[in-house]
Amino acid sequence: MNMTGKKVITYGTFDLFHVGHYRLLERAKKLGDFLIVGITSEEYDKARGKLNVQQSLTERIENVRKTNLADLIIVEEYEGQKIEDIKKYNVDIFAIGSDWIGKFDYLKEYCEVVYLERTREISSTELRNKTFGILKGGIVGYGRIANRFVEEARYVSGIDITGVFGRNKAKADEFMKTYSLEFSTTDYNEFLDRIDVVYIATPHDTHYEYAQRAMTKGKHVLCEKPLTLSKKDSEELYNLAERNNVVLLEGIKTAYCPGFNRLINVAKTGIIGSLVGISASFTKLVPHDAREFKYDQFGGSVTELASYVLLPGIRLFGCDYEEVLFYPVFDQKDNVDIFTTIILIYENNHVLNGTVGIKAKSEGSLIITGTEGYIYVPSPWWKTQYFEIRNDYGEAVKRYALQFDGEGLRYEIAELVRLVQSRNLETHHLKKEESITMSEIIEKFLLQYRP
Ligand code: C2G
Repeated sequence: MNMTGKKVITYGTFDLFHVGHYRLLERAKKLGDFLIVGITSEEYDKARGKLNVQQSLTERIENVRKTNLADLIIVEEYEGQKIEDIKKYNVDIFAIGSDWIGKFDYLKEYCEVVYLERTREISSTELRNKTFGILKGGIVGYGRIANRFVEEARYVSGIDITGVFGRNKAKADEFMKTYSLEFSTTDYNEFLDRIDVVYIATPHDTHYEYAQRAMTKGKHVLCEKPLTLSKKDSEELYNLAERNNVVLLEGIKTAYCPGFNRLINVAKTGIIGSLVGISASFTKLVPHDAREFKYDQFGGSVTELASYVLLPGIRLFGCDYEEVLFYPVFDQKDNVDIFTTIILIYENNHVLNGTVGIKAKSEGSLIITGTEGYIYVPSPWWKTQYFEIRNDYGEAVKRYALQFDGEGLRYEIAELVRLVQSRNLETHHLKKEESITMSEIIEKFLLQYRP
């Protein structure tokens, strides 16, 4: 092999090879005389938290080989390998798509780093067949969580975030530019016509309308929690999803992450005997200018955080609770609850005791009490990475460590893509009745304390 001249290296998964990948390789090649392409191994993708990769390493290598653009193909197997490769092959330029801007600046110590503008329009018709097409995702809203969403979606194969909708044109444009999206618009119908799946990240009371309009047009929906603020609205949305054959997911990230699902399954095995009580807390100190304190946008700790603490109760004790009691502490100035204790009572006095807070801080742990021991999940239990089974003396008798990557939104995104691709409309991670029960509980709170 003649490895003379300027050497360029690039890396990627290259799953479901598309025009964006091709153009990236083409431009990388033009930067020099010799192009090395590193293709991520299955193990490495797992380790860096990339989800839902559909083709095997062999197929993905074949995707790149067929382009005839790579002079050398290597496999990327571990964190830190890039530095090693650059030194080993005497690489002059490291090139990667602009969705990674800044992330690889650490390589500047070893070679030149070039971020190439990513391709905004990836839909090449022959690649978009029904079973394997790359879904076009659109975001409704451009706030904090929407930013995290785009970043997390990069780690899910099979979806490409292409557009953003928002009422403020300047802000939507700005969001589009930051993430090199294909388009931004203030026209919701136009937005829906250009995408396959919608992520709704706007204030709580707007969820219903955005989700309803999207599903009416046959679009799949991932909606931030709480799905809606009433039982009836949530029921209507799930019925509409069923009628229109689309996926509707409530985005409670904990529900989809591997650690939490393992925790629920372990608890159900009887390892701590029969379950008698659950105590879960999620509190944070939210800056005062945030949406969470706005009365007219249904701010408050219950609407904001109850979904998390109710989740272990509903997953373990079910949807048939007997009573729910709330003990809210109100902030007189803003008229929103800043700290609330929620007591969910089931048959035989099995109780979930949940505390939520947006201007009060407590330990964020989860404890599941059984007749033969307990499960302890340290803070932040809602990003479940670790839990242990403890005995009568509080000693850990068994420990579990599970992966939780990034902000954790990638797990719900991966579940959405999986459901759409498999034409399976309901997730087992958060069933329709479970999601509706949460809306019902939040509605009871609002009726009692926000008449
Ligand atoms: N790409 C692009 N345009 C798109 C999609 C992807 O230019 N519409 C680029 C990416 O920026 C990347 C390359 O194509 O440079 C491969 O993309 P992926 O297969 O998604 O791989 P990725 O997860 O970005 O891996 O070590 C791996 C690297 O960190 C990148």
